[in-house]
Order: sequence, then structure tokens, then C-alpha cells
Amino acid sequence: MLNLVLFGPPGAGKGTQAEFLIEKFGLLHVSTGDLLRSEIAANTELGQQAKAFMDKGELVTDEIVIGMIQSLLDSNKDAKGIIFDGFPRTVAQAEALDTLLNNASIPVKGMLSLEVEKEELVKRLLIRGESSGRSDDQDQSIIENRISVYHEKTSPLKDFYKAQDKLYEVEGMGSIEEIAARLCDVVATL
Ligand code: B4P
Repeated sequence: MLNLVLFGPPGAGKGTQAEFLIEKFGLLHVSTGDLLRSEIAANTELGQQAKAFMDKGELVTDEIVIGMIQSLLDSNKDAKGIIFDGFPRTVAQAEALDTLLNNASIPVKGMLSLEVEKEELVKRLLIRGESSGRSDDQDQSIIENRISVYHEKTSPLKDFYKAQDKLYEVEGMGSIEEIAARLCDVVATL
């Protein structure tokens, strides 16, 4: 199974690039952000809990997110591979994912880390905020908080995967097509 972690700060292009990768390599797309937004739209109890964190630009608790991933893996055992977009975001989530996948002998093959400058991230998210209706994209201070949370809690994951020899850093500046081509080149070697 070709299991990949698509990684990067908010606005790095994870969701955008996942669309290219799922089509080219026939992978299942798992975006914890999209899953959480569906729960919010359906006004479930989980969605209500998640919304309180997401509106402030904070991470949702590990317990909620890991539970969602666990049930998703259980119901997609026949997938050709999975692209994890926006997950894991903490070391605890990465450890839980390793346990789930290693127990099933389908480990993560690689982490693709999109490298983008902070000014560009803020610019992209403010532009998306004009049309997306996403409350976490509307306000520069919430966007800045998301980027700070990324540096504090999420970026250490690069070392986690580097220690396993699975980290692939990819330039995330440039056109969407240029970046997609760089990612596809890396995935083709895995
Ligand atoms: P996500 O939905 O993952 O949102 P994100 O980090 O902002 O990334 P996204 O994928 O949406 O943006 P992208 O880079 O594709 O998470 C939202 C929230 O959910 C989190 O803050 C957190 O609260 C919660 N959450 C999610 N997963 C969690 C977890 N595992 N644990 C705890 N909490 C979790 O694209 C951004 C924009 O840039 C797009 O509009 C795109 O069009 C544009 N863009 C992309 N590439 C471009 C390029 N090359 N040039 C110009 N624009 C580009």
C-alpha cells in the first residue's frame, strides 16, 4: 500500500496538491480538516467540540482526530494507498498512526513536506477567506495563530519522519502545476 503523509503549514497547498496525487496514483484522500468540517456541517457533537478549537486556529484534541482516523482505516481496508492530508499534526498523532499502520503491516512510505514562506501562506489563506466562508481564514490574527501552532506542535514531526528516513522536502513555492510535478517525481521513487 502506498501510504503517504502530505505535510506543511496551513496554506502550504496540501489540499490542493492532494487532488493531483490521488488522481495520478489512485489513492484514497484522507483530510482531517475536511472530515472535521463535515462533522461541523452536520452539527454532530464531535463537530461542535471541534468547531470551538478550529475557530480560534487551535488544534482539535488528539483523541478526537485519532478516533476518526481509526474508524476510517477500518472501513477502507482495500484501498490501494492513502494520502493523509493534515494528519498527523502532533507527535502523539504520528505515534498512533504508526501503531495502526504497522500493526496492519502497511507503514507510511514517505512524508512529503511542502516548504513555503510565511508571507505567502498568509496571502494564500486571506485570498481563500474571501470566498471560502471558512471562519479560520477570515482574520489575519487567527491565521498567524495557526502558523504559530504549526511551528510549536506540528513541525517537530519532520524530525520524527527524518529519523525513520522517510522525510522528503519539496519546494512549495511556484505554480500549482510546477509543485505537483515535483511531488509526483518524488512519489514515483517510493
Ligand atoms: P486543514 O483543513 O488541514 O487546513 P489548512 O492547514 O489550512 O490546509 P489546507 O489544506 O486547507 O490549505 P492548502 O494548503 O491546501 O485544517 C483546518 C483546521 O482543522 C486546523 O487549523 C485544525 O484546527 C483542524 N485540524 C485538522 N486536522 C487536524 C489534526 N490532525 N489534529 C488537530 N486538528 C486538526 O491551500 C490553501 C490555499 O492556498 C488554497 O486556497 C489554495 O487554492 C491556495 N494555493 C495552494 N497552492 C498554491 C500555489 N502554488 N499558489 C498559489 N495559491 C495556492
